[in-house]
Amino acid sequence: MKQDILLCDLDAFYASVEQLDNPSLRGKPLIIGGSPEGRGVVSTCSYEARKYGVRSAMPMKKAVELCPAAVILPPNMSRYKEVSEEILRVFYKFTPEILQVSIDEAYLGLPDGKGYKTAKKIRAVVRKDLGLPISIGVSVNMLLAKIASELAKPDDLKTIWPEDVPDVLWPLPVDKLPGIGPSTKEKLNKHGIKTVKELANFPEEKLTGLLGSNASLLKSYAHGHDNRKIFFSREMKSISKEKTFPEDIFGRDCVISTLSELSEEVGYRLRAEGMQARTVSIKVRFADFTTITRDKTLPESTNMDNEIFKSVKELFRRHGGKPPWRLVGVKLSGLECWKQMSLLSSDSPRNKERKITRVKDELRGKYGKAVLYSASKLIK
Ligand code: TTP
Ligand code: MG
Repeated sequence: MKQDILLCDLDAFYASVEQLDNPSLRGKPLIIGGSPEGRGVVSTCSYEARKYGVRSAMPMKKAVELCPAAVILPPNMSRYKEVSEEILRVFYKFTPEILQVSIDEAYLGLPDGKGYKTAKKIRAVVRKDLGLPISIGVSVNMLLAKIASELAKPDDLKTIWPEDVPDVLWPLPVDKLPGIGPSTKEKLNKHGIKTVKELANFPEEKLTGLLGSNASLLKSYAHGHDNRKIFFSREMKSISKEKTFPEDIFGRDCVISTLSELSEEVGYRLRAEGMQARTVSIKVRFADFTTITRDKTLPESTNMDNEIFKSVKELFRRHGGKPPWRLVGVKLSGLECWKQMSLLSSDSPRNKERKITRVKDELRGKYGKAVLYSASKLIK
């Protein structure tokens, strides 16, 4: 079946999230990575820092030499994972066919002819709802979608249709193709093959002599062909939220109250997706960074805050260990579509709770989450 394929990739992902959370960092050179004093390397940097030659995987020491004015921050992985989930949720609004390939990158499958328009909408929603720049490549296969996304960077949209291959793909250096690393590139360059066009036109037998069994695959890539089948995952795998305490916490009640807030947060997101969950997990990190995760599979799926929190509390009582605590998190998995029951059909306690939850969600939708936390505390 013919399909359009999108490759969506956030720009300078970790740095963009930091700039989103701290507006004073916007427009400035920002480097995320290990300490320049030690042997730290750059995870990523803002495009403002890239102008100075800073790149991912470069020793931090060298990065600071290139761009002494840059602000340096350590990575905050739990925050990036959370944003990554939010991005995936946006994608799932547009298609059920998603293959996430890294924290900020996913292939999306769309009906033939719908790719470009959808990509435009996705970019607008990611920008408006999440405040993040994203580049998208659109084509008919993974290879061309990926290359299009690279050409789109930063913060744009680019298509490469099969008829564009001679104009767009062929002038590129050969190592733009997947499977051509530095040593293959060097071999090809030595034989006068510098561009994708030169590879496309190189006789296949000669190429096999050079590269062995890889030759025919690389040659088909050079023509823009790619037969890889994409194994899309058709569902959101999990919804999670965690919180690192500003300082290590000794009070059990304070942790329980945070877990209650986190349960409400993931419960709200779950309902907003029209989903319910079968498995509830907690994550607990102690002051010495030891981390545990424990989960509980429920007898029946739920999307009710009180039921989620009940399991979370039980897991924490049983496995939460001793203070001081540094971080706690709640995760819902085993997600399935919400089998909505009629709200009016019964006056069971569960149904009453459902009605309250619906009102809470409406309030939250209107006034934001602050009002809900205070409301939930009044109910308790
Ligand atoms: P990338 O998508 O490769 O890079 P990026 O999003 O920072 O920049 P762009 O896509 O605009 O070129 O990787 C996503 C994140 O993964 C990145 O923000 C940080 C992390 N990462 C590392 O920690 N080390 C690395 O070497 C790379 C390449 C990425
Ligand atoms: Mg990226």
